[in-house]
Amino acid sequence: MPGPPWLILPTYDEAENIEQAVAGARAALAAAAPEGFRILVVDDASPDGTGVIADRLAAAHPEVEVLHRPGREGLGPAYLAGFAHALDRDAGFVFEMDADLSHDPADLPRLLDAVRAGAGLALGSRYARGGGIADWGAARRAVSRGGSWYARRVLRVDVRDLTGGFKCFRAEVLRAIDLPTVRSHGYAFQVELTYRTLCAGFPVVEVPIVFRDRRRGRSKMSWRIAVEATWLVPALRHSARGAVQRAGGHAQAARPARRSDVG
Ligand SMILES: Nc1nc2c(ncn2[C@@H]2O[C@H](COP(=O)(O)OP(=O)(O)O)[C@@H](O)[C@H]2O)c(=O)[nH]1
Ligand SMILES: [Mg+2]
Repeated sequence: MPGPPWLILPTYDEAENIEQAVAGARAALAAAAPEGFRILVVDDASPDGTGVIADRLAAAHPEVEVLHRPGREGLGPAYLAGFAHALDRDAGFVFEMDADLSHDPADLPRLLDAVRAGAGLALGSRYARGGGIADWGAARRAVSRGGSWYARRVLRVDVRDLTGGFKCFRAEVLRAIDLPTVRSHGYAFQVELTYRTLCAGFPVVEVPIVFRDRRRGRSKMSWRIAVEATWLVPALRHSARGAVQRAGGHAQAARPARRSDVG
């Protein structure tokens, strides 16, 4: 029997969203994993008091806990700290989800189903058939689509949504892809983890999701983070294979991912 699913929720100034995100995730995971699940909020000392709210949620709900980090380091390092914490405690599956409600917690069970059915990684995909983006303007759509297209061409993989951050990993995958050598912080972090998963030979499945813009609070992503992706992605082609080999896996030619259009 694999260990329980762990949901990692990175937060930086999400005081207006964290309660609803945790409530939605608790309801969805209670249905999908009645045998037990954990929710780990990873807060980088948010100035707006998100960490205090998260502590209150943890006190009220035994399945919720908080990892407090001393300062803001970026999304990638927050996830890596959360992954290490969950893997040390025998997680069987590990989710990534934004805490701003752009990702609908009600989609968590479909991601988990895809991994339980054999995927190494299930990607919540805006660009798979049936997926979408509810309310972005044309400029942001073009940047996101262009970023996914660019990464897909450079890395030569058949994954439509490479930059998305709504994911479920089989824990074995995170152990096989040498997480301590992951250096990217923002969108490139998402590309890097998916590419390493493919290089290690695990099937990646895209599950259609609809992404909604946040209603409250501000985005933490910047042009600097987007630009990071344009120069890091070509370097991934070389670094990812070495990383997977060092971790004891067998780097494979990244082959087309199987996609799921199962709604
Ligand atoms: N712990 C932590 N969380 C972060 C950091 N930067 C962003 N996040 C969280 O990562 C998620 C996605 O960030 P967001 O600003 O919504 O990015 P966007 O959706 O691409 O605009 C949200 O839950 C943020 O609060 C960070 O430096 N540290
Ligand atoms: Mg967001």
